[in-house]
Formats: sequence, C-alpha cells, structure tokens
Amino acid sequence: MKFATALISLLTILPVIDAHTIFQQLKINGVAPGLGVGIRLPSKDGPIWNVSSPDMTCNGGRNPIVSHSPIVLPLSGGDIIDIQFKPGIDQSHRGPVSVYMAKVPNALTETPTEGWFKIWEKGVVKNDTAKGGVWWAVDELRANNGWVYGIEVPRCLEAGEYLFRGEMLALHDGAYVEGAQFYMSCAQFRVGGVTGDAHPATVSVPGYVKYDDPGVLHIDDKHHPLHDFENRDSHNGKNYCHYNPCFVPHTDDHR
Ligand SMILES: [Cu+2]
Repeated sequence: MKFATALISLLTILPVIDAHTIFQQLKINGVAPGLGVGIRLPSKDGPIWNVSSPDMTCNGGRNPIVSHSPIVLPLSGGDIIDIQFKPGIDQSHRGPVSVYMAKVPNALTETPTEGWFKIWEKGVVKNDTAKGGVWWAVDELRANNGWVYGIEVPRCLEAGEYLFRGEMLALHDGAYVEGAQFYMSCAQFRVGGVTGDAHPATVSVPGYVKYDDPGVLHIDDKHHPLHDFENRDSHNGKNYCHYNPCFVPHTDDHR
C-alpha cells in the first residue's frame, strides 16, 4: 500500500543499540498492510517503567509519538491478528505479552484511559528443564523474529471503532520498584462483521497494574527481592495471570 513507504524511512531512526523493542507492524488474516500502517509509533522503543503514567496507554512521553498513522484498519469478528515487535529484544528481557482493546468514538483521535479489556495473553509457554527451563511469550516472540501469532478478534464485540494495545512486559529488573519494563503501542481498528453486544469487564490504563502487584514487583513473603523471578516457574506452568484483569478464554457461548 502506498501510505506505507513514507513510514519506513521514519522508522529507520528508531535506535537499535539498546536492543529494546516496540509493536510496529501487524497482519490481519496473514496480510500485512505495512510497517506502521494503522499504528501509533513512538520515536523510541525504550520501556515505560512508571505504571501510573498516561504513557502506559499508548506510549508517548519519554518516547514521543512520531508516526500516528492516519489509517483505521477494518476488521471483522473472528479475524486473526499477528503483531510484530521490532527490532529484536535482548534475550535478557523476558516475560508475558498481553493484548487489550477499548471501544472509542474515533480510533484516530482518542486515547482512552477507561474501557480496556484484555482479549489475549501469553505468559509461560513451557517449563522444561531439559530444554532451558522456563520459556516465556517473549522468548517465543524472539524466536519468531518478533512476531506474536494468533490473536483472535472476539466475535461478541459491538461493531465500531477500537484501539488495540499490544504490550510486552520484561521482568528481569522487577526486583526493584519501577524495574519492570512495559513496551506498548496502539493500533486503530474499525470492527464490523459482528452483531454482539458484549460489555466485558474493563480496566483503566494506566491503573490496571500497580508497581507492587505480584509479577510486576518481585518480592518474596519476607519482602526480599526475587532477582531471578523470570527464571522461576512460580505459576506452575499455567498461563501467567500477571495482573488484572485475568484473561478469560473464549468459550463457545461467549466468543
Ligand atoms: Cu530494557
């Protein structure tokens, strides 16, 4: 698509030296509209540490938004979204990936604090000591050239415009207050092909996570730092419900 080309040169200014990453590209049912198309991209790919900051919503602040796509991408319920974090994230940075949506009157202009619901998450993918121990969603993303695959758009949504927030959390410095590193961008969607009227439980962003939530600030019951939290299977290999709201998987009667 022709609007993609102007963005590519802009994105080359994103620094790669710190080996951080940001959600920069997506596919809808396997088709990529282009780098940055339909997405609000910051100038830098560094983390957000302050979980109370308005920059938690769709980035900004220390990472100013420099490429705010004028495109709202059409979607249908049941479509499969893949998202790509670029450039490659350092292998010390490990943790879960979560995806949220929020219904908005205008996906181009709004940055809502309220109304976010989680549609997808992946925490610990596997824990196999013979194969390197705990394997996180971010380890999988790194192995897949930054791609996170298979995020299904719920069929129970109301038609309308939505922001879609892809978030990666790096846990390695979570033994310190404001050590956990959040990386996020927002995409702009217009959802059709749905007749639902679901009103899922929502959270505010910022607000959905506190700095001292378990899984963000890693301390034991004696308040000692857990420096290697990301290497522990503290969640028994189950999907890591790292902060609210816990993701409720789709069921046949609520899709
Ligand atoms: Cu980092």
